[in-house]
Amino acid sequence: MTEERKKSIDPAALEMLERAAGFSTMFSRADEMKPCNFGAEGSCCRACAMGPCRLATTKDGKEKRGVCGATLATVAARNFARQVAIGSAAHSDHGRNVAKTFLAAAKGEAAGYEIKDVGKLNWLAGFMEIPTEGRTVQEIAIDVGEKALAGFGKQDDTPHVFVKAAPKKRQEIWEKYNVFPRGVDREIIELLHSSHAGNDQDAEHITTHLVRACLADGWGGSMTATHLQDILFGTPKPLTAEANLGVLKEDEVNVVIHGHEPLLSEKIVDAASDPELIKYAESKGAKGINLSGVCCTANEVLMRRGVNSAGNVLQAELAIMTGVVDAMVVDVQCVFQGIESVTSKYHTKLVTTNERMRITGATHMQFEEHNAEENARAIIKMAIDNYKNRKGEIHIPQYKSPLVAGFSNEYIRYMLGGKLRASFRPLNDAIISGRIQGAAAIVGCNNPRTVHDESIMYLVKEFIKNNVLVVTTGCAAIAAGKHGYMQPEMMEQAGEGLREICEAVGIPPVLHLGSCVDNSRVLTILTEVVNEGGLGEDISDLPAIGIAPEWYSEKALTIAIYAVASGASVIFGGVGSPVKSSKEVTRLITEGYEEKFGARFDFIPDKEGIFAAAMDHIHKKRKALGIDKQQERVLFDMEMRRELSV
Ligand code: SF4
Ligand code: MSK
Repeated sequence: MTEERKKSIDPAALEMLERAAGFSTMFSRADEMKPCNFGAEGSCCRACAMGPCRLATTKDGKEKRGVCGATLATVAARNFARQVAIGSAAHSDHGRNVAKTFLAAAKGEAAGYEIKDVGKLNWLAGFMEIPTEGRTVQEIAIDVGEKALAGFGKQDDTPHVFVKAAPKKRQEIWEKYNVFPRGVDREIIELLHSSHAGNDQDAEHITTHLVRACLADGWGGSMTATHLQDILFGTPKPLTAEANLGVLKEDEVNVVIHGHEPLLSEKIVDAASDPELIKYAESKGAKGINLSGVCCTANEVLMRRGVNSAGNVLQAELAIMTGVVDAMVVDVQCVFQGIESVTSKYHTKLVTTNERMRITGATHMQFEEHNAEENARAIIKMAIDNYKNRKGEIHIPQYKSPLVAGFSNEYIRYMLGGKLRASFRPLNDAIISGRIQGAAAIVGCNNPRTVHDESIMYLVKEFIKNNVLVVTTGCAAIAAGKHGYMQPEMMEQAGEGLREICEAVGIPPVLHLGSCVDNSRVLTILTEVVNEGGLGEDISDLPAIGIAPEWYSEKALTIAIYAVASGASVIFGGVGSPVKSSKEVTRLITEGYEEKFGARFDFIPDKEGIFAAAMDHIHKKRKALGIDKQQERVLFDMEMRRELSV
């Protein structure tokens, strides 16, 4: 092992990094490239050609302004607004693509796609006030698809259709601060417009105004993606799979899917199990076709199809370095250009599939909903044909862990209450009694500037030990899966109260809710818990917290803001705050948001500090609810277990 800084706690990643010595990877480039403090802390303005201006507070406390007179607070807030607008655009454009494919499928114009969850379709139609009585699935689906698609380009001033799902008290707060999200595109464009030089120059207003574009993502674009993907591909239910680089197979054709949108990858899953293509692979000397994923495309097909995950975002390069990846198929977001330079050293075909994301040197095969099946088969065939071209040494680190994933909010409700009385009641009761102290959503990315997976796993372990239920999405979820914490046996690591609940319900103490857009499931669960009663009237009353311990992306910032504006406090770890340069903006997103939205956005670099602050938050919320006193412990007898079991 080299005596460099610790880069990961994942033995598979460490093994590959040791072999990668001398190769340029995200880890080595992070060491070579020092971040620029002006950029990192939000004080560099590039909004016009009178600059760029680097603003700072001088040692004697004087504030340097931009050429236009902009203050540090304006610049930091405006930079932040631009970041969350991009994050919102990324998720929401994903949502729009899903809505387009959904509508095409409903109209019979997308061969191979069909409505898989008619129950959820009917529920969603009812919620959207679309009649279902006496109508065919196709008629209902067309109306749902059209209304969902219209939610993106809506021009009137009424709220987005999904917003009424939020607790009533929350909606009143949004009304009061004028942040009700309307059409998704409109909110993003309005925010970008207001961030143009010579527009919004009031940090307090900027930090409030940007909330709308984030809510439009959480309760609009992302929620659209989650709902429609569930209807089109099936609402997740628990299933088993494995995670880490050890899922790759030396004697099979390996296809790794990477990115975020499941539209094409769902079809790739079908093609990979097509007997004709498997036979073709065998004719080329391979024992079969082995499909796995990295990042959030992996989460999508893991949640619904049980496809193995080869790792989280920082493992894409490492997967290629095993020498056995015959094709890496990418769609959008978190697919970094560095992978192309790695593929060019191996035989791996890098295939881009989306007009929004091309990489110089990669092969582009454009995905369209009407050619998805054909496209998927062509990609698998290309990978099979490439099997014979493997060159150099092959090395697959033999690490992988079994996991249980597939916890949609619908399934959680069902598993807690059973088929006849599906309900969140048992969860609320467990929180009220103190068996479960609260919930932590550990979400988001990895970042090569932090120790890969370390903070995520520290927090997972500490929370469950302290009877805090962990729900997780994105690359954090993959980390928990790789390190074994998504197996029911891991309930042994949980505190007594949480263990009792996990045993009674038969779940692991860490629940995989899906990809990054599926953070909208967290909003739905929080709302259901509020509506169930006994834990206050609003999300801000709940002993719950969101944490992205190793974030890197602008989407993560957007998620944080829609969570905070929905009433759930959020802590980010690892690298520092993007508004650190301005005390005023730091105050606005912490105390300022707390005054308005009852929740705050903090940046705490160290994992121990995050855990202490999160537990303090959970305890304060329990105290405010009057459930902080130790209740007399009643051991679960058989009858109570039966009550909880499905
Ligand atoms: Fe400088 Fe103002 Fe232009 Fe920003 S908008 S680059 S602060 S002159
Ligand atoms: S993929 S946004 S690195 S979680 Fe959703 Fe992972 Fe973060 Fe991308």
